[in-house]
Amino acid sequence: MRTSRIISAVDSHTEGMPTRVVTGGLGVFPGATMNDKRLGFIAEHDDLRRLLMTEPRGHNAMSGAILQPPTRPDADWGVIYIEVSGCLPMCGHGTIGVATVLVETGMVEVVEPVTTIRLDTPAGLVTARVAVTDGHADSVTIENVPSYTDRLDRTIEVPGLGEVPYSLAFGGNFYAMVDLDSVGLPFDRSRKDDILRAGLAIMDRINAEAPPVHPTIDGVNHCHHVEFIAPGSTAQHSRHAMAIHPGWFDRSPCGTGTSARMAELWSRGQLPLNTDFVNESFIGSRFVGRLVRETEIGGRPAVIPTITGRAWVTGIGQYLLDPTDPFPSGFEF
Ligand code: PYC
Repeated sequence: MRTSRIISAVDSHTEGMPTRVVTGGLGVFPGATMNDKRLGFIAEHDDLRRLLMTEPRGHNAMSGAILQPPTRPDADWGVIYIEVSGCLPMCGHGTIGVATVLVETGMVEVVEPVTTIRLDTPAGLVTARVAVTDGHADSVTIENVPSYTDRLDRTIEVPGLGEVPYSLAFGGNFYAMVDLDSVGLPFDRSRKDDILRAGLAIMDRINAEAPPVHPTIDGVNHCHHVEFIAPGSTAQHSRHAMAIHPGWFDRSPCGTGTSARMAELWSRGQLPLNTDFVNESFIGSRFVGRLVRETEIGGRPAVIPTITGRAWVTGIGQYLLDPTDPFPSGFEF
């Protein structure tokens, strides 16, 4: 066997969505903060992201996280998120996957019934509280970064769809929230191609006409997610289809999307603090969210969300790269 790389990873899924947690083989990336590391990684090492996320080692809805030493003294581990779309500043399902893997592999000191892990993410410090029984991670509650509403009740003209009403909020990434009814589509997986096409068209127009810009995190300046809210959703229990650039759906209920949605509902006065919000994914899996306190970010009113979900380890692997492999950074199909 010939290989120019040996990359160790523990694969997991969070409520249906994969997280390939890279535990070794890539070294430590330079950068004074985790966001500096993320930006440097995007500029210098995108081939590694593509190698691990795209075919033939991944697929078109693949997601992962690279463990790093933290850049701040109050964190246990650092994380660079990778997926087919690029490198997110924060990923909720990915963080639940990382915390589960850290506990189940013994890469943190495991304390029962709750193991607390502080993660240095590009979007800020995220605390994961893992409920542990007999060494097994039963569920994870993450306390996310400040989440806020960027705009409420706007419309945008989208070719093929007309005037689309939307709101936009940040929960670790930017999310446009659109009622599925308003684009004339049913909440039905047999119509997923149409829903995806509509989502991509909406994010295209938002990014062309009025891209959102995060007030404090460098390089967070676009909307690559459209959360299509299913009919019948309420401020306590919502179902959605999460369309993501460049063309896939989150299989999990999307932790950062759930945070953005809760921030939007809070701005409308519909979701008070310390109240459960159940969010269901397109495949019917669930996260339970809560807003735990008010804060501000860049002078804007914001809230701190928690998200609770479960993850399962699905494999342990070593990913190799033969020097004669004709696809040294994978390919998209
Ligand atoms: O869970 O935050 C999330 C997420 C973002 C993209 C896919 N999942």
